[in-house]
Amino acid sequence: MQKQQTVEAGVAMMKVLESWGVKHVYGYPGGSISSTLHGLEVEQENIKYVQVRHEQVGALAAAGHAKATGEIGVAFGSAGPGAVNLLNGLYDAKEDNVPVLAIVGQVPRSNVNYDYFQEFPEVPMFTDVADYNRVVLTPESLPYVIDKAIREAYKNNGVSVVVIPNDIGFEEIEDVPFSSAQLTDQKAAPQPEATDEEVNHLLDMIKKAKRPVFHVGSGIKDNQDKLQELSEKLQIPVVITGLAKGKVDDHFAGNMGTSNRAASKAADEVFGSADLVIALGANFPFANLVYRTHDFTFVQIDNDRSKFGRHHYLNYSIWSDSGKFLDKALKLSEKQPESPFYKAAVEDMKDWRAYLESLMNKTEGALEYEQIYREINRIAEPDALFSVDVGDNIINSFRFLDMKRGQQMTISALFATMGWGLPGAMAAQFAYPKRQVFNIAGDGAFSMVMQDLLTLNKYNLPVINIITSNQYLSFIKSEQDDLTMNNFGIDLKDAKFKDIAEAMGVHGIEVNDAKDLRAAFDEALETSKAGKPVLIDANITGKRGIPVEELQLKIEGDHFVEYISDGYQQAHGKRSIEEFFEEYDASELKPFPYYLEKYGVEL
Ligand SMILES: Cc1ncc(C[n+]2csc(CCOP(=O)(O)OP(=O)(O)O)c2C)c(N)n1
Ligand SMILES: [Mg+2]
Repeated sequence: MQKQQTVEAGVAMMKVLESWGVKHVYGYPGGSISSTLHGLEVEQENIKYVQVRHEQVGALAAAGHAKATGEIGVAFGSAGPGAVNLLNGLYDAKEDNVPVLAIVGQVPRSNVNYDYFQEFPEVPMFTDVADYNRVVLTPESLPYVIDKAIREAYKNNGVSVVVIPNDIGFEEIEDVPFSSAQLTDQKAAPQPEATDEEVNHLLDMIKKAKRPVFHVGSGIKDNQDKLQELSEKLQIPVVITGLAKGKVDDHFAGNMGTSNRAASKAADEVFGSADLVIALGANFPFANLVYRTHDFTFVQIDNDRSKFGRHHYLNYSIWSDSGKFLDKALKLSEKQPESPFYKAAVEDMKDWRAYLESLMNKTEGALEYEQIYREINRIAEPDALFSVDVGDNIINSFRFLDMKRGQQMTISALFATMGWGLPGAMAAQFAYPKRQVFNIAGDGAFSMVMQDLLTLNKYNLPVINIITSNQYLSFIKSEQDDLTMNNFGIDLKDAKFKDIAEAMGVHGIEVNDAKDLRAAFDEALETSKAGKPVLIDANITGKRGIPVEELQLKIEGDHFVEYISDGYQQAHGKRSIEEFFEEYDASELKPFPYYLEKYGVEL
């Protein structure tokens, strides 16, 4: 075949995306982005256009793709409203540090700066969200700018925006190689490494500490075995951030789970009593709260030096990749004898797990959220991916999802936008057609994006959608309950999500009683296995989970005392720890000082 001499710039752009391994482009048409759609049409054998029903969903799906795979996600929208609708998903990507490219339409060059229909200067709007943010001015530069934008997104772990006046994509340009993608891009970037001196210094600090705690974030990557070994060797319990859920084994006895509000009781208590906190690859948005409750020595280990001091005044820092640090710490440390503090922490967590287990095991009566997680755990396959929406499901998935190695979870962590669940699941299912994918969302969050059930239907994506319908913005209700105000503006009109799903061509199942739950999940599993999307509308009670963040510790004389926060008591009346536990069906739980005393932990 004779070599083509020219190519349309919009087609050349697609070839650049292909060369970087992009398989899916999420977006929504508009008159100002037609040349991009034309490029997608021409290249449809090599790159798939996914037509979403709202640009926000496309941008969130691009972020979801990046979170699930580590590869760049791509979304597009047309000039004006289409561009504005992208913002939510782009901010999500920015805040959680994942590479996303947004292609944004613009009116043709001949109309730019005439206040033409839907024309506005798009660059200023994207200035904050994007690290790389350019308008293409010539057809010849379009493939180059796209290539550069991809490189920048990977380099910055962030957002690149390329605005393209529509006429540019239709112009013929010389068909020369455009992409800079190389095999060399696929190898890991060099990482900083802790020195012997630094690690020895830290080991000394640990020796002097009585109650050391690791605070581990997603920077742990796939080094959980090393972390676990070090935690046991040095007898240091591990508290994790939300993004590390699933990256540190839920079954590891020294894993206390997440802290603050979306937390396990043990994590908050262990953190609250620590005299040395060692943050490892953690980027914790609640530091201003959780790190301010009492004095402790703080050490931070990170591969990004700009993160140092982010949480707390820094007593010591080690600029290092987590794996390299852990290797060295394992090599240079000596096995420590069983520590009373570690034992107390492990036992506290064991009690908490038993409590969660007892809540999940109810099989009769009105449906409660815990049983839903029991069923998810039951049917989840070893490589399942959970896309969890914002709201009570964040708290509950951290607590109740029993994540195995090989399973994955994606959330909107720092930006925490409602509407994450469905786009996150959609992108995961496109990226991994053979894996089982869940969307777990509240009734409020789901209804922000539910039109895109149509997209699951259109592309036969067998996502299992689980909607926890409590007819409230429950997450916010709990916040209002803890203030001296009435509930206002947070009730949701009941929606028949089963019927809504059916009307969008997605098999819907409604459950109201605990006894029907198992059958509903079996049916959902069967539908998904048959290659079709399915939705369970689980009508749950408005029961609140125990707000463990209200448990506070203080030192009185020579021992710790646990009490309920002043704020909670102001809003709900005076109560003892025992009364608080009873309120949440948790009478079997013990305050942490019970274990600290049992094992003789020194102050
Ligand atoms: C786009 C957006 N708007 C508002 C919020 C604030 N917010 C956080 S959680 C939440 C309530 C979620 O309600 P629902 O989805 O019904 O879940 P529930 O907590 O009831 O389980 C709200 C309004 C947000 N995070 N994102
Ligand atoms: Mg709700």
